[in-house]
Amino acid sequence: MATYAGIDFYNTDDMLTEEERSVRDTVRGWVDERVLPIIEGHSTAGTFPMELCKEMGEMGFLGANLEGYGCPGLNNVCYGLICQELERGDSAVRSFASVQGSLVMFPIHAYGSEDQKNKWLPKLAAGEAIGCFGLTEPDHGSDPGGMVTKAVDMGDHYLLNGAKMWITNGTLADVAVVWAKLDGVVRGFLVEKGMEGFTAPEMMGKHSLRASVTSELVFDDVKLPKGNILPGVQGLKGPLSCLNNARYGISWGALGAAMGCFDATVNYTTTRIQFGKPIASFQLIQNKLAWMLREITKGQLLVLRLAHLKDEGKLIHQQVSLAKMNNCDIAIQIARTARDMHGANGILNEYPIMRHMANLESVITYEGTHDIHNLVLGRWITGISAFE
Ligand code: TGC
Ligand code: FAD
Repeated sequence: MATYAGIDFYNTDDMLTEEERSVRDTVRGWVDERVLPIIEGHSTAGTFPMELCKEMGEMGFLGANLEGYGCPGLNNVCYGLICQELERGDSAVRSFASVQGSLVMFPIHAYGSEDQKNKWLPKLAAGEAIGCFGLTEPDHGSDPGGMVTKAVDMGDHYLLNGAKMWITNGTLADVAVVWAKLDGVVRGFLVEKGMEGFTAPEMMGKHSLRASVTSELVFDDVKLPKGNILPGVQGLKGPLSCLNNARYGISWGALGAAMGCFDATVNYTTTRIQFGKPIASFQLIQNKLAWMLREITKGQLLVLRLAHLKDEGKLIHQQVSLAKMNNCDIAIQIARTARDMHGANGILNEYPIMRHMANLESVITYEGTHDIHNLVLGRWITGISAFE
């Protein structure tokens, strides 16, 4: 049973089906029971709670919105609610599920051969195999089209050379979906753990998303069988279409972090006494709480509408950009304000605030920075690309 009641100021629960509410409550209870008691320890140690991988698979959190091949086949409202609840636990846990489901299972499901789907999807859905997504390079982050990682057709195999950086789950992964240029065109390849010339050292020293494993991927003359190319897509729209899915999940997830911060702040300010009364009785504090509620409520309406558009097949990627940038922005502002409202206690790991605040610095940066999404919208409004 979940101990967290959620925030539902505009009765959005009434807009959810019984199944959607039930999925949300199941994840919520699981996060209370399995994530919150251990996550501060992992965040401090800089480790990912590996014991949760198979559990997440068993619970249907991995590739939740995909059909067949052992995938749960839930709708996008359910997928969003899963992300929201996981991220109330920690962005690292939601990141794990996002990468596995939207960035690894989705491209295999959408663009893979039958052999690739049968080999990987059931194991990835069950959490028995782990995947990662290699797009970003040391010199190509916001501009992935400039990538220099390259595959060469050698007749009976491809030869892969290059490096990726900032790759979530990289060191843990059994399979990496790697984007590289073949004859100058971006293609997706499945690189498997243990292949000669492939290494995935963990990147150390992060102050953010500490409970997530982030890695480099290094390809030094990796011989890839011909069957390891994703046959169904060519060009930058391949990786960008995966990002669409993951950004959708992040729009919900960031709200979860914001909701966690809001809940902690209501509890704290109604019990913390200064000047002889709870600090929640001061107008400046109430103003901030009202602002948090306002932004969370607007964010909830945004993602619910987005979910319905996605389920109806009407979603355009610019709508996802707007939701990702808005909800990450309000979440990080809420976390920073919550930190202030906790006073000195706000820096302690006894409260979830500073962990969420630091995590959100990654969340607002990855999957397209705030300003990249601004420019995506600018291009949609004006028809003029700021990238060219
Ligand atoms: P551009 O000319 O705009 O697009 C090239 C082709 O792609 C199509 N397209 C999209 N398709 C689907 N979804 C989208 N969101 C799409 N955006 C564009 C576009 O129509 C075109 O198709 P076609 O058929 O004409 O070829 O490309 P550009 O080079 O101008 O770049 C645009 C820009 C800057 C928006 C894009 O490069 C971008 O999004 N940059 C941000 C990079 C990024 O988000 N990287 C994320 C790496 S993965 C990650 O961070 C995982 S974190 C995971 C975790 O831990 O949770
Ligand atoms: P840059 O592109 O160098 O940007 C630096 C600054 O310049 C930003 O403020 C940006 O907004 C601004 N800027 C860039 N271009 C423009 C422009 N045209 N106009 C105005 N401003 C601009 N990548 C993966 O492929 N897979 C992963 O699993 C993954 N996981 C990640 C996990 C973590 C914890 C982090 C932090 C990152 C991860 N990333 C991953 C990488 C992430 O997607 C990139 O960091 C992100 O896309 C930004 O690229 P960059 O860091 O190179 O910043």
